[in-house]
Amino acid sequence: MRVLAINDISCIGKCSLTATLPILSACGIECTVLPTAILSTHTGGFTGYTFRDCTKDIPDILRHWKTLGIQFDYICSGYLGSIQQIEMVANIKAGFLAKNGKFIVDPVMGDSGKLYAGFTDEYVEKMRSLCRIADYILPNVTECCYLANLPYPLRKADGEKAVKALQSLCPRPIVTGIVDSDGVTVAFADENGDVCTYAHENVEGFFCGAGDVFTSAFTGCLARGKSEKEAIALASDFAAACIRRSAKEVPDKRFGLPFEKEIFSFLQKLNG
Ligand code: PXL
Repeated sequence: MRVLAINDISCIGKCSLTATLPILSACGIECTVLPTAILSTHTGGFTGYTFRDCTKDIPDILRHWKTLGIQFDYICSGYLGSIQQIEMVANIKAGFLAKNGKFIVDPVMGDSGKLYAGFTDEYVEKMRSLCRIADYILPNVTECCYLANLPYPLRKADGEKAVKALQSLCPRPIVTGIVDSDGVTVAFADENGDVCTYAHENVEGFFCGAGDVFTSAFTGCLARGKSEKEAIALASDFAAACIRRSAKEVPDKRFGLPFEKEIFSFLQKLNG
């Protein structure tokens, strides 16, 4: 079982590949990485960060991989630095996903109702085309509203409408972080297309990297043979435990979730 994670390396901040690689390894899953960009920190709340775009390196890396005959059981894409990289990821799916493999797209574009620095409406349109060829998409509320042209924010009562709207792009959308007075909800479509939810108590605040922890744990659980529903429950419980610990222990949330301290409990449930 081999997973390809296509995402950036933010050297500081424990998001994207610096979350995905340790979490998948802990799940017992081999994780190959394809860095889309290298940043000194992620872009959420830091200023003055460096950004090296890796677009030009990707074709040579793929050419080499072709000579090795590599195929991946799961391909999981996250932060992509440019429209050109979205096109590359679509080609990577076509050329490297094993028969019966699954393509998971986390359409990383924004948070708190806004697109991240450097993302445009044209990028959103191109991301829709990547979602159309995905088996699962995992937008947060902001990304869901951009992809489905819905007003931000969503409330729990809007979850069903949002999932149905996204089903025109991908049959299995999973919308994360729908905050309401009674908690935070993940809304998703099950194998019959019916909308389901999984909720937790909400912890006030903004927790950088929470989406990456969720997507990585979800992918790890699927790769370990869990059903979609089980994977969502395990990944949500893990992300929620990391968030509760962060609220108590991490003074500067830009530095990411303390997922290292919660990984053992997560694995006990995954392996149990
Ligand atoms: O966690 C999402 C993410 C990934 N990669 C980069 C980011 C962010 C969020 O800010 O800046 C570079």
